[in-house]
Amino acid sequence: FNPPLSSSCVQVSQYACQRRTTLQDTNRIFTDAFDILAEYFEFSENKGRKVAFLRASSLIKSLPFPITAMKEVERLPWLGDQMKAIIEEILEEGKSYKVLELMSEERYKSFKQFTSVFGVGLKTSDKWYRMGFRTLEDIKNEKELKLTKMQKCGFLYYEDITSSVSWAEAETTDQLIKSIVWKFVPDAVVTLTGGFRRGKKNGHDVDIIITCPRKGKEKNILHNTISVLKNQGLLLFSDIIESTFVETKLPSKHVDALDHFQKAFLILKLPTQQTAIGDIIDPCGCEGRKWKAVRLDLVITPYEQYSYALLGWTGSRQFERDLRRYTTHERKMMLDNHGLYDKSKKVFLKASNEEEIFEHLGLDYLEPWERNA
Ligand code: TTP
Ligand code: MN
Ligand code: MN
Ligand code: MN
Repeated sequence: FNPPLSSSCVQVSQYACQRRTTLQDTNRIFTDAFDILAEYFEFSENKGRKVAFLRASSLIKSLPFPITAMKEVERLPWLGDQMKAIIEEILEEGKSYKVLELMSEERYKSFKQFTSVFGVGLKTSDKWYRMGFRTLEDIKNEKELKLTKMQKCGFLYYEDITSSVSWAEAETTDQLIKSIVWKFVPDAVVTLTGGFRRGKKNGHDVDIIITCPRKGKEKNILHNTISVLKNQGLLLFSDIIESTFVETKLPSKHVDALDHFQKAFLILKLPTQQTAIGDIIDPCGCEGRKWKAVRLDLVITPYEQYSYALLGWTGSRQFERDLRRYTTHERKMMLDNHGLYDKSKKVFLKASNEEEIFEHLGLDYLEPWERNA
């Protein structure tokens, strides 16, 4: 018996690592709504519902067809009654009044503003909200309020940092870092990762991962690179985190926890491109200025962990969550940015590229641009 090939019969895996999710999202009207709801529940500290909406959104992003009728989503995993009600509302009305109502709640609006500042997360937002602050203006007017150095920079470069980083700016940053790193370590491997590696045309930051095939030669790269940036007047902010990696530790399940690599969260003073006649191209509205503040994450990894680090830092976050969930529940293994541990054989599995990690896990290989879950 061959069932007819219609959208309602398509088998869709419950795991993003078994779906090919490109940037071509033909259902943005639905996934935008679900992403907002995930954020709404993140702000209300309801982790369960946040994850539920992220999974639903991610699943819809992988559909190759635009949703036009309820029967097309009937049998899909992760779509509960509440999600189906929202899809139905959008199909009928072109928008969801339920979502608009939640978006207009005071707590959501305040948290949306607060968390848009570099260095401000849920903890600080909650504190400010409970102190009675509602807008960023409220915060700026409160001169007594203690801000971290990171948050001060977040306010100082707010416009630049919240305007997205273009592909060209990511490319410029990548070239700049390569030219500096290769002066110290000519055989260092420097890779643009994160959203740009997945093919995104813009992002909220630039992510770069660095390693060296000669053991231990990666260790001084971070400090040396940051010194050069500083001396060239290109560094506006740096938060350096030293490695906390311990060989004997088993992989951690938590995707949202920081990994143990040496890394730095930076703000660069990135020179903006000039044309032949010397006019300043002004992509960010920074009129009359020859630079733009750009967020950069630099990660240093030992060579033998590089493939795992690259897989972890390429994202998307939801892809990484599902990859770990799949590893734990379907393979009885443990995966993080440092390695893969086989619990039955009690060994760490080596991998010299991402393809080998997918092989260890018994998964078909997904290219970075198919990981936009
Ligand atoms: P992000 O830079 O936050 O996200 P992105 O590049 O996918 O999208 P954009 O910047 O355009 O908003 O994170 C990139 C990946 O890095 C993500 O999959 C999570 C991962 N990551 C870690 O694995 N460990 C860490 O410590 C951090 C900060 C991120
Ligand atoms: Mn990024
Ligand atoms: Mn991000
Ligand atoms: Mn990042």
